[in-house]
Amino acid sequence: MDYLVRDARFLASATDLDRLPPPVVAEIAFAGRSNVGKSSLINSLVERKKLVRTSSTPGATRGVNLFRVDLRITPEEGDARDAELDFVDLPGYGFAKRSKKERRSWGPLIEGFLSTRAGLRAVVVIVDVRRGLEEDDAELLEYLESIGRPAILVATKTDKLPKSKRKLALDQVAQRPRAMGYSAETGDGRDRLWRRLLRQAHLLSE
Ligand SMILES: Nc1nc2c(ncn2[C@@H]2O[C@H](COP(=O)(O)OP(=O)(O)OP(=O)(O)O)[C@@H](O)[C@H]2O)c(=O)[nH]1
Ligand SMILES: [Mg+2]
Repeated sequence: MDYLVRDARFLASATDLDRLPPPVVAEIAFAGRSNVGKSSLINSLVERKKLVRTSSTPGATRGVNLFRVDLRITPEEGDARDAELDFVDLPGYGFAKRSKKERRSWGPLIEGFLSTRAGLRAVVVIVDVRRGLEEDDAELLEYLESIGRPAILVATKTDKLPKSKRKLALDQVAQRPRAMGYSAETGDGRDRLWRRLLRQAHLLSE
């Protein structure tokens, strides 16, 4: 299988779910603690440095942001075909000082989107490979399971660890689902994650 990102563009942003355009293609959402690297991961997947705003200061992403990705997929057998997919960049959790209730629900916006959005095929839950799974992340995974949303666990910033320590760190992140290593800095893990996303979006059967 081969894939090519032909184009990626900003589609819409909203802090009010009612204001988002309805889903017309399969969607993949990216969730995780504030500043973990969600927006950088999206930029890296579509190979565009500045499609999504990133920052070293937590709280860079406000609201729910949709991006349209145009792909050309060439299966092992058969002809190449074009496909569309939407990426959803979510604001981070675990940043602002919030009430207990809000902490448990990651804020109504994220929870509302994850629980009601009809086009959503999978949620990429991103953790820092050096910190592993924290309480918020574990709660999010549990929540996704309880509402029947497939989760893909990604441990990012693998470039921050020497190669010899990566495997051990990944093994320690989580058992179920297994974490996939990634680096938005070097593109490490990109092909593997793309395959997974395409299968999850039903754009690839192999
Ligand atoms: N070395 C390295 N730095 C990274 C990687 N991914 C993200 N960063 C850095 O981490 C910081 C936060 O990245 P963002 O992509 O803005 O994180 P975010 O999760 O979208 O943050 P919020 O929107 O604030 O929740 C930036 O300074 C990025 O350059 C990575 O794989 N490797
Ligand atoms: Mg962001």
